[in-house]
Formats: sequence, structure tokens, C-alpha cells
Amino acid sequence: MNSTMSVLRAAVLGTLLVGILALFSAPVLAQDADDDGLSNEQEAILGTNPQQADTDGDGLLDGDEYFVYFTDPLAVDTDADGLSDSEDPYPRVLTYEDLNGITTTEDSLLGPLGDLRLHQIVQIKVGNVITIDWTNFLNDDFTLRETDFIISFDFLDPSRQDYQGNGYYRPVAGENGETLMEIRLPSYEGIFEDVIPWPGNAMTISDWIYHLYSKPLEVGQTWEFAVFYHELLRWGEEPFFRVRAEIVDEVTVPIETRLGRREYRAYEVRAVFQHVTFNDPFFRAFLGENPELNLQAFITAGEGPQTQIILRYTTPFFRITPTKSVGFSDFMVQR
Ligand SMILES: [Ca+2]
Ligand SMILES: [Ca+2]
Ligand SMILES: [Ca+2]
Ligand SMILES: [Ca+2]
Repeated sequence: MNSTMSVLRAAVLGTLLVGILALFSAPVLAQDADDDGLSNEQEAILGTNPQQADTDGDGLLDGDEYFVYFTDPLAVDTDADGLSDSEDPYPRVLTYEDLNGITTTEDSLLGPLGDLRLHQIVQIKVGNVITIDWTNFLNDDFTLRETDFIISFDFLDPSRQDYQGNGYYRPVAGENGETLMEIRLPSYEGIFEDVIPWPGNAMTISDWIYHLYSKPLEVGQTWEFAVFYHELLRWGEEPFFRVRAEIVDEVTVPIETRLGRREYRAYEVRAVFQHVTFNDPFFRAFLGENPELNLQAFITAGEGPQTQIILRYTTPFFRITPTKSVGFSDFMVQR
């Protein structure tokens, strides 16, 4: 009897002790010793110093780098363009996951204004794996000046030879001084080469979202611009869409991070991609005579360009398969 009582008493005491310890340890776990917006526990996950508010010494607090700027709290110059995170107008590397599982994309905006480049590594998996390493040399409004890229093809079919090819888009002057673009595009069928008329303000399919991202945003703003789509050119279609975009609302968008789910305030953008000249019966059947593609994007609302982060956008994609197909790719920033 006595021994049962003492076992019970020990168990009750033990439970109490665990409860008391939990009471004390909970605030310890949530403690932010250096007041940088990350708890000591979160700093352990990220590898930052819990006793130092700015671990990499670039002038931005560890917590702000992770949650606000999307930069690396362990690197002075996240995108390695020679400008430190605090002085870089576009300091971050954005990794997008295609929610359809077809494409992964990593984007870095490099250089100061006047020498702006988008470095992009894209991997497209449609059975075959295509990897493209792009550098788009951009005007300050994100229209394209010229491009250099390397494309690697890893074919699923063992009877096809894998290959790697260099490509480019280079502006050239036409006979009457008009702007033309010389294009060399390694593709499934080999190298595609052409010279096409180029509207001065056109951007590529991967740059259109940055055109909006580079601006101060408010609900009600609209833009019109031309977007170039590579694959259409190879299939003999007019490669340009006319796009009209409008900021229609302010919304809240959830995003998963290594430190859990966070809600971000964002602008909702509606964009209409209009293409009037599909000649190919496949595209006409799929998209109609005068197709309008209605796309949606979310761009975080912040104080100035350093806190504007593209969260999510949808873009038309044209799968590169022997039987062409058309659809939409939905991209989201991953942390
Ligand atoms: Ca901290
Ligand atoms: Ca810290
Ligand atoms: Ca820092
Ligand atoms: Ca930088």
C-alpha cells in the first residue's frame, strides 16, 4: 500500500515537474536573444547566429532577410552580382516551382540599372529533360535587348543522342533601319535560325512578370506590352502576344517556408494575353480564332522595390513534344 502510494506520489510529482519545466521552457524556445525577428529555435534551423542580429553583416537583420526580402541571411551578396543585399535594388534569388510539376525555375536579377540582366536556370521535364541556362540583357523596363543561352537535351528515347547547344537573340538593323532580331535556338529538331521583326518594347515570356515587379504598385494600375514566345516562332506562328495587365485587388497569399506557413499581403494582377494569328490547326482547335489567355499573378505589397517579391503567377506554356500541346503553368516562389 505504502509503496503503491509512493509510486503514485512520484508519478504525480513527475507530471507536475514536467508541467513546470514546460512552463519555463516554452518562453525559452520562443526567445529572440538578438531581437532580429527570428527565435533562437528558428535561427538553429536556418544556421544563423542567435546572438547576432545581422549574421552576415550586410546591414539587413536576419529575420528581415528571411521573411521580408527573401535574401540569404548567411550571404552578404545573395545573387553574387557584386552589390550587397542592402544596396542591391534586386537582391534576391527566386526559386519557382511549377505547380504542374513540369518546370522548375531559378531567377536572379543581376547588376545595377542600366546593366540589368536576368539570369535564369530552367528545367523542363516532359519525359525528356531540357535544361536552359539563360542570360537576358534587359532594358530598365525589362524589355529584351539580347540573350545568350545554353540548352541541354537529355532524351528519354535511348536511340536519340543527347546534346548541348548554344543559342542567342541579337538585335540587328534591317535594310530600312528597322529593328530585327537574329535568333539561334537549339531545339528538338536541331538548330533553328531566323531573323524576325522585333517590336521595340517586347519582353520574353519569362520577363513579363518582372516588368510589373519593378514598379511601385497600386490597385487600378494598367499596363500594355508585347510578350515574345520562343516555341511559336519555331512552329511558324506569330511569336508575339499583346498583353494587358491590371492590378485588380489587394489579397492575402499563404506561402510555405522552412519556418512554417506565413501569410503575405499581395496585389492581385489580372493579365490578358491576346494572340490573333494562330495559323496552325492544332492551336486554332485548342485556343480558338482570336484566343485570349486570362492569367493571374500575385506580387507582394511592400515598402519600395526591395520588399516586392513575386509570389505566384500563371503563364501559358507550349509543351515541346512531337505532338504539340498547349496549357498553363502555375508558378509559386519556394523557400
Ligand atoms: Ca534572433
Ligand atoms: Ca541572429
Ligand atoms: Ca544580414
Ligand atoms: Ca547582390
